Amino acid sequence: MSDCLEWPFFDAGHRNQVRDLHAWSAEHLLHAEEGADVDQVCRSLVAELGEGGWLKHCVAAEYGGGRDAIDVRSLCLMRENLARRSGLADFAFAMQGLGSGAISLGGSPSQKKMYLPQVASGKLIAAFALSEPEAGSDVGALATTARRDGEHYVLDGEKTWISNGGIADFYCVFARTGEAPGSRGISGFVIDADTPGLEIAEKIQVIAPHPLATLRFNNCRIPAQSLLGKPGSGFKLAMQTLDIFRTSVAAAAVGFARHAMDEALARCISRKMFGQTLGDFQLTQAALADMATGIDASALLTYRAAWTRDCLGLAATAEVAMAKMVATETAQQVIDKAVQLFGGLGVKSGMAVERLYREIRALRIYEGATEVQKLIIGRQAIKDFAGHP
Ligand code: COS
Repeated sequence: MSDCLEWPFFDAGHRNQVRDLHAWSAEHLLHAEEGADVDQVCRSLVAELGEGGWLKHCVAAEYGGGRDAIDVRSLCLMRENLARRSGLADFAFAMQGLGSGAISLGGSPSQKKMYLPQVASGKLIAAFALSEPEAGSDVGALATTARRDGEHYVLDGEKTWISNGGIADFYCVFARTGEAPGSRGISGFVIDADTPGLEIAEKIQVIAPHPLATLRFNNCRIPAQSLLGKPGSGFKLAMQTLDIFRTSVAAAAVGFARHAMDEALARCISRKMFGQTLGDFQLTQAALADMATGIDASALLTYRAAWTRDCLGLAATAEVAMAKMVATETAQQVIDKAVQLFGGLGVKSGMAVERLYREIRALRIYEGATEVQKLIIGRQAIKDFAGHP
């Protein structure tokens, strides 16, 4: 089957990036992850990715990045190839981008100068703090408040499911500033982790462990210059950030699915049963056909969305939603089939497919659950039809 890198979405820079990443990963991403202290592992991974020059893909050239603007195809190629090898390496990379994306998109020149070069070098760890206990999919209903008080804002409330919570050096936080009801009354802020009044209320344990926490803001006073963009523009800033990083979630799902496919193929040619190999059975070939086709379809949607943004300059919100929905749902099915091909070994702790089975699940939920992506795609279809009767 053809090499995806030959697809017309990519240029020579992308092909070199992937070749160099393979060489670097083979040398640096060897350590076992299970059972280790994930906070420590992720801190080290950010430092290593920074030293290796890989985090430059998270920011624009002016701040130490590789291209003039954040290149979504580069982000996606990083995530696909890191995820294929190591879920935590992918996580550490992705969060540097997601956690600083609102600064890249909405920050002032001095905010960008202060944070982005250190994100790119791995000296500062970033996090994105949007979700709340009562506002996940309906993010316009968030309740954390930021009250203006002279030259400061004072924040009160809780943010939860915050990846890198507890290890981040700063958080891009979205809070209600009240310019208007609902989504028009939310603003974004960049807040250093050591600010008095900001504490880690809970570290959250999940089926595929990574740094994750609930943050509590209690009379947390920050300088007014911490505001990102204009007051009341925070909801759109958060959505614009997600328009970039949801595509990269799709790419990570493709990487996980490719890993499962690699494992399944190795199993199919080596496992003997009924006088032949597992791969000789037509039922196995049918499963492999579904897996291979699903992976290619996911990759096509993912890089179509990335290319649309990079080369046509469009937000491509609906294309991004299609990529995220299809790639994450397909990866879940691909990994499930791989587990099935392994039989009992597929659910044994320590097996790669068992870990992938746990790792993929959250991708169908975070950065907009599949149901949210369906809302976005359906609404856009209606809008397009109404615009072109
Ligand atoms: N880019 C720029 N602006 C956007 C936008 C985008 N991608 N999506 C929406 N907006 C704008 C709309 O144009 C609208 O602007 P006006 O007020 O000027 O008309 C405003 O934002 C509100 O949009 P909308 O009415 O579509 O908002 P809803 O409250 O209906 O929410 C969904 C829409 C459900 C799509 C949104 O809340 C969402 O994405 N939820 C999931 C959140 C999420 O991903 N959480 C995970 C956090 S990270 S783990």
